[in-house]
Amino acid sequence: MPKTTTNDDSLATLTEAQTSRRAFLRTAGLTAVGAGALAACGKGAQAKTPQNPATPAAPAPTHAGATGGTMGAHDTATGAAMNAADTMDAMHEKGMKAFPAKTAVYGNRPLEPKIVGGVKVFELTASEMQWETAPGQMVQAMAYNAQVPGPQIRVREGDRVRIVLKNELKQSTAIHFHGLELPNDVDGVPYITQKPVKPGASHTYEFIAPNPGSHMYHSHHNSAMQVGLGLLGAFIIEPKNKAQEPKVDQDIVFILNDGAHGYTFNGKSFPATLPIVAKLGQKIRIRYMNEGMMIHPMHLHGMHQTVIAKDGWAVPAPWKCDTLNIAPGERYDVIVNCNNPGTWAFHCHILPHAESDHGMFGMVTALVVQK
Ligand SMILES: [Cu+2]
Repeated sequence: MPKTTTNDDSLATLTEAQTSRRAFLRTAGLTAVGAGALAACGKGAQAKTPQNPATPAAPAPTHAGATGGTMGAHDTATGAAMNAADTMDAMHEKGMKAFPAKTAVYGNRPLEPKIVGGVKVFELTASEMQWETAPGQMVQAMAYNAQVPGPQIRVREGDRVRIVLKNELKQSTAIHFHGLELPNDVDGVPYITQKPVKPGASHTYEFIAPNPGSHMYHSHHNSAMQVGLGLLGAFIIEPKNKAQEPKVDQDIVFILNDGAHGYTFNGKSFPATLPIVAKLGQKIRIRYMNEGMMIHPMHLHGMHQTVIAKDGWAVPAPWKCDTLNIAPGERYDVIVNCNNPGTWAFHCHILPHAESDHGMFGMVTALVVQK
């Protein structure tokens, strides 16, 4: 039975994977990376968020130039270069040491349905809120059940599912179930299949969970704004026939977004993104979902990814890669065999989505393989 992970530190009940992630945070068990990057992890180090960086702090003390008097012109030039390099390096180090930086609330938390007459009922309330993408970086958000991404919905193929949407926004909305092959009237597109759900109103969608796989739900009304601000989530349909499923130790939803909140993984920007923590020899499944408006090539260091499904459909022949391009609307399921110990960078390879002269930001996390 795969364990569900949610990148959620705040749940009372933690899955095994979350427990190990917590242990990771607590013990800063990153000796594999030595005294440098990440070593201060979990010790309360706080970074100014590198995203949209403000004016850097005062320059760090320098090796050269402070002694005065004895240096020639060449030494002075070298000293200035060292000063600039040290200042830049200090910013990079600060961001890295803050990882994984704690934020108050995490999204993508599993939503338990109410069972009403054999129907799995999920309630989703859309409202406006402030969301913390990185420590101290508050952004205006639209969220389902006050979390970005919205709660993770998991059902089984053939389940009868009822989604009750309550709109507490100041604008109309609607939910589209992206990837699900549903009857037309529950497709969730205003003026094609339904009227918009007005502020203060509710709308109910009911259907039998169709084609299994990694799918999504999101607003389909004023969606560049509403999805960009957070009205999105994972909708996973597990197959009736579990024999088709790979046996894995962790099952991880990994949602990409690039709207008004900047470049995010599961609603957080580095250094507030959470690492994936695995034990050596574990097999993990990652379900990428791109809810953004740009392509993001996801690159894992140290180990390859084996692609097993595209948009919920098993691929005819799994293939291996280290960089996987994920376009808006696409989902890819990959397997990683965690056979290489260490802390491995794991990031979008469009480099301006991941790093600036102030250090790493946005679409960066790590896969930690513990011995
Ligand atoms: Cu990217």
